[in-house]
Amino acid sequence: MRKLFLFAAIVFLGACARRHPPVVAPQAGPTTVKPQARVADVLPRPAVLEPRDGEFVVTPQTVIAADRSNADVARVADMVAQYIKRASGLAVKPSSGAAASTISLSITAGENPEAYQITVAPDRISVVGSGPAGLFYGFQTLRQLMPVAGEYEALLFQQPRPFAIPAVHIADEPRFEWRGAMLDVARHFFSVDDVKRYVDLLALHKMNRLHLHLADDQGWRIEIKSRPALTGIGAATEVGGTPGGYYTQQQFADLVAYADARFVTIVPEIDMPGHTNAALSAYPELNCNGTSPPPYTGTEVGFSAFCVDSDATYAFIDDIVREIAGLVTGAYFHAGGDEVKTLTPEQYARFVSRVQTIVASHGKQMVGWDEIAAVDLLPTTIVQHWRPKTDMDRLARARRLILSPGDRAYLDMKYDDDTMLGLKWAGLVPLQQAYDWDPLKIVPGIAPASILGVEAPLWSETTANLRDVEFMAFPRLAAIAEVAWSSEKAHDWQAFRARLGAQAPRWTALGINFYRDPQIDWRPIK
Ligand code: TNX
Repeated sequence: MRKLFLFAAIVFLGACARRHPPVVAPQAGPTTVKPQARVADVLPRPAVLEPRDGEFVVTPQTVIAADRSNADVARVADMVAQYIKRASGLAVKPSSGAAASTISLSITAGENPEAYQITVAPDRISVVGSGPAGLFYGFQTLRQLMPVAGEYEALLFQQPRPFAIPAVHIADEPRFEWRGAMLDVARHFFSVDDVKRYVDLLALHKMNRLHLHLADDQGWRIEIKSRPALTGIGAATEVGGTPGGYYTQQQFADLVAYADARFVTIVPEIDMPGHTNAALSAYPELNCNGTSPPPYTGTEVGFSAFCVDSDATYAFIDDIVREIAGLVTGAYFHAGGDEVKTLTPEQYARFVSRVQTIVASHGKQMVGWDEIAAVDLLPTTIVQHWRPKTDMDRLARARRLILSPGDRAYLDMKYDDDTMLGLKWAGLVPLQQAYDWDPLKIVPGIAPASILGVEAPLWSETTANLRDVEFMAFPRLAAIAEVAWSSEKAHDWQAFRARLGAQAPRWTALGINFYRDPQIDWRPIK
């Protein structure tokens, strides 16, 4: 009888095991992956970071406690679960209450919606955002405390492996509201997928603006339904004469939504009145002599300009701004305004005044390169500083300023004389130079409250594909991200060097083609 019972029990258990495949290594034990991350390596450096004793082990029993009725919380909860799955093969479950091993994600409205706090204790991780963006940034930090295997999409686990996250308390918020990058998709065109990847890499670094330079002499890159020739002849080529390309409005709207989901605001730029050969080649009426020039595939600047005294030009600009304003969710429209060599200062000033009114009439705030500081600007207009040697007294009067000094923040400047890609009109920009500056000290006398933040432009005269872009952007983009996010107190070149070297395994896992700067001791991937 007892034997029969035992036999039945074994058969029953066997059947259960077939229905529920046995979980391998359910406990934290010798197979647990030890923390690979050191809490001190989080980049950009958090405002407060206190290492604590012990660690949290993610096991098959771990649950994610998150209010799934809040879409922002649910989205981050899914990201955390997906990351853990990739990092370890473990499928952590959602839960309404707490368990013995809980990752809790929540939003508690606070003063700065980009702020967040993380506490990692042996039985519980809690990530609290002061708004949806803050919770998302909390995840970007937590991600850096988990195994880099989570960055691979295709990694297959033969058996799930618990892993440990070091105990720590972090309280963090950004120094500046504008933490941007710019990509020039006009000189060389980049696909929607390329731009989405750039968005992903920005989000990892808690950057929140992607300014797209959508038109220049060499190409027009966005569909305008009322002006179809722009993406006919205007988009056909790029620098060097290779085929160009453009985004349809649907693709662009999709890109905007993708970026929004990662708290990156797309800032569209149509550069004018100069840098306009592509538009001039498509529409003869924009030229004062009524004749279109041929498409241009060289890299000279300053030769083209709209006919600024003609009403046809403003009717054209109104169409462009209206259609693009309808596609973006952000508050900004960048109208360029740089390097016009063929107009008088009076013509230029009249043009900028009129364009900023058009931009405002479509509900957007105008951004312009620092040449526009010579003009009487609306209080909402934003000036983007780029020329290292410019009229600083004029800039000091700007009510809203973004800092992109060419000799610090330009990602298309060469690292050193041997860099194969890039330009050097603003000099060489070695990594330390991109890191070691204070945005509040660039323009003497400006009110600190006028400074919105920092942006790192990457002009694409010499970068023909995303591999080239990544080589010029990394590691300097990480330096700019820290300048924009971390407090002045946290700024320390030696500490940054160490933190940066620790990113190599993650960047390798992500497949980033980064420049192995010899000043950095890059940690090997294991
Ligand atoms: C200057 S920066 C330009 C661009 C070039 C860039 C190359 C700015 C507002 N204008 O047209 O692509 O230098 O670094």
